[in-house]
Amino acid sequence: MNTEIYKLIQDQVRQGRKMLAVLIDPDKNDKKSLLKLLRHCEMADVDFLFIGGSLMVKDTLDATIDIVKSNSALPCILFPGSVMQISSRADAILFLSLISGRNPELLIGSQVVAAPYILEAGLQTIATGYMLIHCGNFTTAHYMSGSMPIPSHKHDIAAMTALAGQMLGLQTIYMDGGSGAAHPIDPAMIAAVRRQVSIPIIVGGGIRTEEQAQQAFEAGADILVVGNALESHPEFVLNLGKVKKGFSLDPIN
Ligand code: 1GP
Repeated sequence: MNTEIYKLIQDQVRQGRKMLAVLIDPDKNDKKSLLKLLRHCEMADVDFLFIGGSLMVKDTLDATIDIVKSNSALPCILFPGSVMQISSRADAILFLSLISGRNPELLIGSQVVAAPYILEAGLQTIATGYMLIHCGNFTTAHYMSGSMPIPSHKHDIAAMTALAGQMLGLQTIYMDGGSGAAHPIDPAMIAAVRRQVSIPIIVGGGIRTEEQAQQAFEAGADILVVGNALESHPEFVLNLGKVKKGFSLDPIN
């Protein structure tokens, strides 16, 4: 199995570098806004483009990836809201298991259905323990998953869920407040998860300021995901790029 992108993530983590992923929801981007966003992503030294949505109502996934691939060299990673969101045009897929929930379909059912299509598409897979966290509002991700998110103050539940995920052999943990979360995940919860697991931690949902990004990185996030805040202000990604850069280890020291 081709694991190039996951190895790249591991290398970055080993070198003490933080990473930035921009979430592209095909439903929300016309070609003009997408091209503008891509230009800003290149300038901001974004590492990955995540593509997907909790609910997609337009058939524009392939067309969106085609635009991305013809205008950017950034790795395109599917972040699927359902088995409908598999495309051979992407480079990799976050092979998600919703370990915060108790909905068997999203723990293993959809994965069984998706596996042959992913194999056929030749996508790299990144086995991801996906944890939905309640962050002040009820998001589309919460509703569509048919699962209960982890309460925002229950850091021990988050930490033990992540630990179990690591023990099961998952390659990364994605802590998500859901797109458009009222506030980001409490940095203390990220830190609690960081203390329990050594695999890379992805954090997203509700990040709208540099301070929030800084705090999430400081708490132990390896990859930050931002989507909503860039829909109206794509230039904000430049500020996030600077926050990320501030964490790169100085090779001289
Ligand atoms: C959602 O983590 C992503 O799954 C990004 O969230 O759109 O709120 O930035 P936002």
